[in-house]
Amino acid sequence: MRVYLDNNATTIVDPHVFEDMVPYFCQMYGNPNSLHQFGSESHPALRKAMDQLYTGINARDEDDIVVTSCATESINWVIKGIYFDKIVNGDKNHIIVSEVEHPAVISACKFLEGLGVNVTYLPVNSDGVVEVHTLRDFITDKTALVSIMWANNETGMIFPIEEIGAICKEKGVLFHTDGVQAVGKIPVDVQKANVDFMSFSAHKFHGPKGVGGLYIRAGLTLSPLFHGGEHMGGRRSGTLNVPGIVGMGKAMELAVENLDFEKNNVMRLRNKLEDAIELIPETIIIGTKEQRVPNTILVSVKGIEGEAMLWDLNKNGIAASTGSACASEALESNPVMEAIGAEADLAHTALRLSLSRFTTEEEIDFTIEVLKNAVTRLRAISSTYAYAPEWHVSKL
Ligand code: C6P
Repeated sequence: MRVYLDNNATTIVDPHVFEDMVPYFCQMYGNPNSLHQFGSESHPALRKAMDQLYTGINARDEDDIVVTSCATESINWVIKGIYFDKIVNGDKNHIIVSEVEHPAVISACKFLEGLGVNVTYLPVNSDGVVEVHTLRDFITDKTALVSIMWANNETGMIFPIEEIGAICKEKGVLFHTDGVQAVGKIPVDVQKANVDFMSFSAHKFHGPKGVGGLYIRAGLTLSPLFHGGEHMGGRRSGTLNVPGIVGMGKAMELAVENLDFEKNNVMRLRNKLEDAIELIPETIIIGTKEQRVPNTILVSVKGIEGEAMLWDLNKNGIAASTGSACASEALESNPVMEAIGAEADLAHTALRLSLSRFTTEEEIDFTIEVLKNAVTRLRAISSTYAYAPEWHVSKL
């Protein structure tokens, strides 16, 4: 049996999404900016896709959703665009992010630090979530942007986005949220959350890879990252990825239709797996079930390096991860576990299991059996298990 439990890294393309994309590869392949019929015949599908995106996140007609190549691009665009608009050409010099943001946010901020920008990395509590009052304390009249994720990709913990949005609005500071792990898993309403910018990526909600988006509240300027033609109203140049946009629109529509399924069925299977893991001695799951997106578990299995566990699971056909896919080749300890205060050897024992609406009960039952056996076997041959430290975080 092959079981895919790495859905926070990427998801299977929903067959209905794929079906809608197919005609735009070999039949209606014209450049939508061309004036001939080959160009214009994709326009209705593009309009429909944009409507699906607007509806999916509750954007208003006057707001903008700009299609990009992925969330990494959207994130870099916001952070560097704000740098040009508010720091180079303005009087601000400060950005606030949480210390558990995705590397796309952290690396872009480190880059700006090299250019003289002050960046505050907000600490998180032992559940891996920022406490809202800390944000209030750090905002100054020099703050250009607050960027805090909607849900964390490793723990699945949901951040208090509405409260953060309200504080940013009250203080007159722009607010970007990385919505990558929230879209398609929980309701995402950019109006309710007072979001100014939101990044998302289609392949995290059963759409294709290579296409994402940036929501921009009406009236906000943002210097482009890509200069060129007048695509996307001049905000993001480059020939439109028609099949990708059509696929992302359909994927968004289906994701919203399936939110109840996520909340009930995906969560039920996730909880079944989680309950079984909790019965294995000396395992710690990060963050409360109630405050997590329905599909994610991040667990520390005492005495077992995450990579050893992955290898064992993989041998049995099960795909999981030790955390972010983009950091998994580095064999470093899990940075979110470190941020919540776990000692280094504990942060090496992270295992992330992430389900989707395509995960079946049979797959979860199989995973439970394999996981239990793997823990027994790996602990029996581990030279460090007997001496491994108890779970302890310094920030409780
Ligand atoms: N996280 C993970 O395994 P891209 O690669 O550009 O489509 O998405 C980047 C990204 C941004 N923000 C968050 C919260 C994310 O989870 C990701 C992608 C994957 O956790 C791959 S590193």
